Amino acid sequence: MKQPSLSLPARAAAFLPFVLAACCVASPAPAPIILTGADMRPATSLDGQWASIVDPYFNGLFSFHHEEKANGFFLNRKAQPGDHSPTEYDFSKAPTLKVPADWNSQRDSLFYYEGPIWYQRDFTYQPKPHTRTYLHVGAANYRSWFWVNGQKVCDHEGGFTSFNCEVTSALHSGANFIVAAVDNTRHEDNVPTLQTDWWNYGGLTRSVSLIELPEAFIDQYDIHLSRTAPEQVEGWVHVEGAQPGVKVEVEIPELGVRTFSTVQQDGRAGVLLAAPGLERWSSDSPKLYKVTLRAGYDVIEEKIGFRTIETRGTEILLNGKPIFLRGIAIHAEAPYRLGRANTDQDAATLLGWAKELGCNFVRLAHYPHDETMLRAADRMGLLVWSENPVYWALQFDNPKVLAKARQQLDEEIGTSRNHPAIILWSMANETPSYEARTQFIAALAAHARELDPTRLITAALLVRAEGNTKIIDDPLGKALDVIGFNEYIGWYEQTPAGADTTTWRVDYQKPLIVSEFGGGAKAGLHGSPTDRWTEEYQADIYRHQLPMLNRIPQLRGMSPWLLMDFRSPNRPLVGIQDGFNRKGLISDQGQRKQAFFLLQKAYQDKTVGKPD
Ligand code: GCB
Repeated sequence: MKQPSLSLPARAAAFLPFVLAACCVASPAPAPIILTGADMRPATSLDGQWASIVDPYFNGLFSFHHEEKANGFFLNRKAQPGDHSPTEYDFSKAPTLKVPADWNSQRDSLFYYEGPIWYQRDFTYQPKPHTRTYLHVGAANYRSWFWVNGQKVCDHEGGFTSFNCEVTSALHSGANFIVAAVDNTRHEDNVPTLQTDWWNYGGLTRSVSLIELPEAFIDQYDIHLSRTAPEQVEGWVHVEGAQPGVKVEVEIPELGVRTFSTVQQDGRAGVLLAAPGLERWSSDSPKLYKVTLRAGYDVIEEKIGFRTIETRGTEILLNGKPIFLRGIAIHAEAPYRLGRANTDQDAATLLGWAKELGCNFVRLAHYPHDETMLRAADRMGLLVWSENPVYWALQFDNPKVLAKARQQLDEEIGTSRNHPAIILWSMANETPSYEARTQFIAALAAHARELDPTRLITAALLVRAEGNTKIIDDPLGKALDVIGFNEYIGWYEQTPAGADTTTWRVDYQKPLIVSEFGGGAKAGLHGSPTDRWTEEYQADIYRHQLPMLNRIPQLRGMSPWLLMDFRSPNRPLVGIQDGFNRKGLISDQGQRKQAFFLLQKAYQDKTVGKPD
């Protein structure tokens, strides 16, 4: 930093006009809210090209003594003749970045970038009376701050969930501008933390829009089939800003049924609706009903499927019948074009491949995927494992980290709770087993159960070995309904044939899902099954795994690792990995590898798992 030529008070005085202009920056902006079914609301899209300024030292927000500035880049200033101090940025001259998209895939210089970037765009707006306007952000990785016309409207932490900031009082009639700062710096006390095995894609990675709502509006709702009373739909609707007594109506027009109730002190109205003749949602017949919710001046039209999911002993029951989950794990990585997946086309391609493989189940790893994936899974009848990004070794003894994980879980469940496709909320992946971690994840599991008692709670655990016996006895299993476990026999340990002599001891009488197994292969690389990185080697892993897994009596599903190759900075092997984790059954350019066909046959012939 250059030495200041003015004394500190003089510098402050020089900035005074801007300090006054930014009257509202210092007061904390209200916390963002969760909206269920935000994608079903009419919205004004703010997607497109945004001006961008790369700001590695976050000079646009912090002063030279690291205090939050009153005249940061969020003011979107233009230099004026006679200014007493320079304006050292200008969004109107800055290069643009596309929204929604990660920045890494848009500009070579940002490929490895981790830090803050500023976004700005203009828009016109006509405020309407008795209307509250919310800025809806599909996802911003990892921390983000938003200002409308220089007024701070919110900030948010967590890179994979949507959030909504009220902007009503900040909007003008006519020309408006919005500024966002997004920072994808990894920190030890973040969720996820420093180490992951995926690319830290930064930016406004999912759509941004403005949603108009009445003064009192439906923010969250949960409409599902009763587990105990057949053909009965139940749940609740929460109305933000409503007085107790406000009438709420829920209607399923196709069935000719509707119900009325009233908002109680806690802002919720209960829903109980007899739905004779209701056709259940299932993998074979993913029936979705239009459901209309009304409260005061607000109305929202949803598409909901009705099914039950529960366990009985070591069985998983979908609509009361035992099911085997023939699955595959999927990262939110865009096929063909790479980068963060976020379009209907990405979802259609990825889930279309899963269907082609013969799946009825997908593990959407390792963080909540976007609404387009979930809507597509609803339509295609793919059951979903949805995952909180509690990955590897978080600071499990830090209560602030627990609060962050809990907030992300609130947002994940709050936004996605009406998707019939989601049957499992996964709390964590491959976490080290010790007391603080077990308590941390058990607390999350209890919280998830409280938020949503209608689905099953799981986590992907590590296993330990005694000789040839693999043992699943992680104490975290007590807190779960379904035990997920990852193992890499034939890749990180032993040879593929090691699976032939492996036996399993499972200390829980609960359903089991092998949430990961597999190995890497470069598409098109051929050789003997003993040559690592060939398609033959990868296929051989699957060839030995499937009979072994069939010998585990309580195995109720699998999601091998994984559908498509994905970018990971941990994979530098030149000529083979080149920055990609190659455990995909399909390459990032859509080439099916041998193991794809092997698993496809096993799924089609139902030679793996119990037939359902
Ligand atoms: C794992 C992780 C997954 C990795 C995978 C691998 O156990 O859960 O995120 O990508 O192994 O390829 O090593």
